[in-house]
Amino acid sequence: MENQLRQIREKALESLAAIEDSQALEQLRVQILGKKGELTGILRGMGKLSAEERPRMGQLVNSVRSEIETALEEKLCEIREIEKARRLADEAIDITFPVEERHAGSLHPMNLALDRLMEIFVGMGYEVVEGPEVEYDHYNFELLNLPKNHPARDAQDTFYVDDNIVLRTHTSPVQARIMTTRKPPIRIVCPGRVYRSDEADATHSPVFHQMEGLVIDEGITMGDLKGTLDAFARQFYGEGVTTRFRPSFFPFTEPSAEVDLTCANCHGEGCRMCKGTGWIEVLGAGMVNPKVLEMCGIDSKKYTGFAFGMGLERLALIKYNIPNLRLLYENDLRFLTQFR
Ligand code: 2NL
Repeated sequence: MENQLRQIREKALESLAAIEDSQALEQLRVQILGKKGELTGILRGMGKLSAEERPRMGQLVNSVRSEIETALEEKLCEIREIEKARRLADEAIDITFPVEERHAGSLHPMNLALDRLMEIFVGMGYEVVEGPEVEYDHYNFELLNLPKNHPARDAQDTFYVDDNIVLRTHTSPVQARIMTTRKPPIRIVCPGRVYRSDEADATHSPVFHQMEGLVIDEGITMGDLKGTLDAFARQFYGEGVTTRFRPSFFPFTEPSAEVDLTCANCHGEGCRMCKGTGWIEVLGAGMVNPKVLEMCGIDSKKYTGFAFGMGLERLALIKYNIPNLRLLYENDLRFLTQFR
């Protein structure tokens, strides 16, 4: 019996050393100390021993039992530590691992250009003003010296809502409204959507965007206009870009000019973009026609003013080197995500 006990002890400690997980440990515990376990079997067999042998064997079995129990306990602690370390290693997250970048949205190139334009003119002391897109004939045409039967009012270009109401063909009516309601000095820019019943192609759309500017005060001259547009050109397209005025005609300005900017692409050298001229036409401008001032209730003997208008699409195409107007309207993400 003593021999058997020694064998059980040795085998137990030996198997214990090889165990690496808590399941196997529990199996071993049941195998030795469980109801049908090896040590329990020995205890049962003690009934057959003589009264002299019984206490000594009892002591021996108990000491082996507590030795094995302690060893099991220690092993359990050891295994718990190992299993915890293994779990931590398995669940570890590398917070430095690079993730796929998500496109969180970006501004449309038209908005980028518009934001920059407003920034430049606000920086020169202008106020940004908006107005209705569905407009009275009176503000869109009449006050701008475009009387009935003027060719620019032709139904070919204008979307009529009814006899007196149109989709505005330029943002000038916003300025006309300001002139009829405020006293000079006036210094405003008016950006917005405008409408012309053009056939859509690579350079035309029935809906497009304009920004016009208007300055009215005592003693405003063509020199102020030239200096303002030069400053705008340098800030918008970069140092070295300047303006060239060519005589022109608009019913609402006198004198009038078409304004070219140094080609921002070739800096005046001549390239495909400026058709070899070194200049690109982007603006119309002039001194506000005294007739327009008077119709809007401003004393043309006391006040003079200048005005200018520009197409935002064209400005954006040039600034960002975009080859086709359609790219601005199609909202193709492959195009839009390039502007960030
Ligand atoms: C162009 C030409 C221009 C104006 C717009 C204007 C407005 C008022 C009075 C006088 Cl209220 N003029 N606007 C003046 C000259 C030219 O635009 O080519 N735009 C794209």
